Amino acid sequence: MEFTMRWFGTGYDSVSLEYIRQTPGVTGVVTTLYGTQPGDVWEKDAILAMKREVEDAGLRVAGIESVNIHDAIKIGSAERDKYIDNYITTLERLGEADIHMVCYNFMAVFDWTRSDLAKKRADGSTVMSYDHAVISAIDPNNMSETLYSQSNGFALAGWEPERLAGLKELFAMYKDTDAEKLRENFRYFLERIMPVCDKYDINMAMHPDDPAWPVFGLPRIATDREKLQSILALSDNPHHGLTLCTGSLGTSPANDIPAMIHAFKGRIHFAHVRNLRRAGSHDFEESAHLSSDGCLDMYAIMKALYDSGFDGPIRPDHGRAIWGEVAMPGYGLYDRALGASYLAGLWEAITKAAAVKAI
Ligand code: DNO
Repeated sequence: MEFTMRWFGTGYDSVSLEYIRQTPGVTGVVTTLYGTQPGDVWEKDAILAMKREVEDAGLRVAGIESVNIHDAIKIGSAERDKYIDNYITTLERLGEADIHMVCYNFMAVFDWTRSDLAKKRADGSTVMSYDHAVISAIDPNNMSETLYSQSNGFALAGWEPERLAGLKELFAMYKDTDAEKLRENFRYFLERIMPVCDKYDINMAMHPDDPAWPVFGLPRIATDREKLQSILALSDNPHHGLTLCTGSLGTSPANDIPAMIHAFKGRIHFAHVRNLRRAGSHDFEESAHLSSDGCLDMYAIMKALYDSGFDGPIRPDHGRAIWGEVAMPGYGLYDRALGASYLAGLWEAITKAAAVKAI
């Protein structure tokens, strides 16, 4: 288990590597090459320069979040092999740079979805939130604009303006892709990339759908235990695994996250641990990491990770905007640092209690 933070790179992130390093217990970052588009081959020099910058700051690149998948791969169009070849070249170059974990998602059109990026709470902080009635009333063509008007001027991960400029075409492309087809295209992708993952020992950590239900009528294949089980069954290769994202899975009260952690033992390659408050069956707002601030039992989640032998990178996830910080929504330093310390505290207590019990 390695405590990490997500870092968006110089020029993209308001948080410096120096500040991340000063966060107790955090020894690594997960990052990406912002400025690249899904489908691009990552330049060797750019990978090495990013790695050097992180290491010069006294940290480690614990993995990539994300190498995004081109839509041609998700819909299985004629161009998919070209883009899978590009993806493989990027994986080879990451492997050669001694980077061994890649987070990605197989969501249709949109990465995470929220209706509000700065909802004010009673404590004066702001959080990202999701109101299903609001989302259902939005024309998806205006989604990108709605989010960018609240982004504090920062790029939003997974919401590449270049890609979303052609949103009408994107929706048209996905018209014939139902959940079954999406899963089948996923199988094809895995079959092609697993040999390179074997060669370079790269763990692929598929991120679940956020939120855990369909949005804008698009297919969803990673929302609950059963669906994730069938995704894992697409390839028995242990390099094919999951990002356990408690905030995404936790949007659905039906998801018993500690039980899922045990069920997916050995196949969880990365953990995003955060909390949220659900309101009704399809509405929620994010919260501070503490169990008492949201509806997830963070102790039970950390204990399940410990008991199942999880040993990959873990990171605090979205935080509130607090203490006047202006940052990318969800990714300020302050509340994530509080989250990291809290999670590290739980981990220490769990580890020590287990040692006492073992005597
Ligand atoms: C949102 C993140 C996602 C995640 C991708 C993985 O804050 O959790 O954007 O990084 O879905 O590819």
